[in-house]
Amino acid sequence: MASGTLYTYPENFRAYKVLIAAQYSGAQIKIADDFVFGETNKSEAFLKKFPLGKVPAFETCDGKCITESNAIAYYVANDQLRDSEILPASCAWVFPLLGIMPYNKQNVEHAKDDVKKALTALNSHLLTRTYLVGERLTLADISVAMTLLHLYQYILEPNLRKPYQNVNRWFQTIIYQPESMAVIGCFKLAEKTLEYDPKKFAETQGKPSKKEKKEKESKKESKESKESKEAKEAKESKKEAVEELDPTDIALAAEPKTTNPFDTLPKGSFDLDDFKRFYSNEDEAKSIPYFWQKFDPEHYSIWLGEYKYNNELTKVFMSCNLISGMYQRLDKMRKGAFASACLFGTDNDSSISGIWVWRGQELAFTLCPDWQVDYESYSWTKLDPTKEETKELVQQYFSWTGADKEGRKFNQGKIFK
Ligand SMILES: N[C@@H](CCC(=O)N[C@@H](CS)C(=O)NCC(=O)O)C(=O)O
Repeated sequence: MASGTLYTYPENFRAYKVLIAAQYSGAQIKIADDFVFGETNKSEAFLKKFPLGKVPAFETCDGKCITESNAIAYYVANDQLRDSEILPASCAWVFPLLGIMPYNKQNVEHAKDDVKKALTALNSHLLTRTYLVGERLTLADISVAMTLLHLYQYILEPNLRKPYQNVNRWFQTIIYQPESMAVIGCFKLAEKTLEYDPKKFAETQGKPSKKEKKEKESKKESKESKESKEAKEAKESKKEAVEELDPTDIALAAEPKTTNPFDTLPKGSFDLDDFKRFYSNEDEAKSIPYFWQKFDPEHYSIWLGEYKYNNELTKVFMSCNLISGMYQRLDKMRKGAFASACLFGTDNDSSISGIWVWRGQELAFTLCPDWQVDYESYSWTKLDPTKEETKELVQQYFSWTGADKEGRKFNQGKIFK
């Protein structure tokens, strides 16, 4: 397993590729805590190891020096992630708005077109796929998602991202994985596109370089006060780097934000984990009566979720990916929910529906923004647990039998637990 030291400045999306890949592979990465961008990477010692003077840069425990974020990410990845990589859309739209590149209307308009083309292509690629390559998350997903991070963060407000529903769904799948959240925290999609502010660029440009600053300061200030100011700055930038980049700190800092919404609802008497264990280990002839014996209707509810776009379903395996993708995106919901979703029918003639049980009486997806990616593609009916029809539906979906309303026979089922 790879291990070593990563040199980077805080919030570097290129370094995120490396850090997220490492979350998956278990690679042991230490972030150089005394790194100061513009200084460390220009020092003689650094240039000796990394002649281009660019970051991220990675020094392995056995002394190999690697540059290029994609190469480092590949190096720290494991076999599952090393499938392929797709080069991303340009960030030329974002940087002028952040004030780190001059604003040139023509260039930005051009970049907008490029981004639209890239997103359109990506959107059709993802129409029938959960991930970019194959059926599991790979480095390609991490890499492309991180390159789109700023677009989703600063530019793609709801109207702008609306045409790219498949990309949106995929992007959210990637960024809400625990491994991604451990690095970037709880990501928020743009609510409003960042507006161009000419002052921002002037400020970043007007800021003297470290060398100019030194020269100016030596003229204006006494040596003593300059030294104390620099020491303070160095300390602060070091503090910032340590505070923002240590992966353990980031993971810990992300924790309070990930409090489970079900924790706010009373637990009741139904021990869902116990039922899940029973269901996994026992035959349905035992587990379904057990469910009814333990179910607490006051604190839990039962719902039928029916996919609204069955006529768009094609290959059975793709529809199954749709169900697994939804389950993955709802990872945190497992704590207070159980479901059995079934695919009925065959290729080009199928339907998806499922029986869901969760804590609380309301539609659970409304409790948390992370849970709202897929649920609107389903119609939700709350079932009365005292009714015979409900008992029949629970029996059918928990035991994976029967047919849908159109008579398509049960084909495959997936359990959310
Ligand atoms: N293709 C490289 C780009 C690295 C890069 O340009 N890094 C910038 C910071 S975002 C840098 O270190 N610039 C310092 C310099 O050019 O002197 C990668 O993906 O790692």
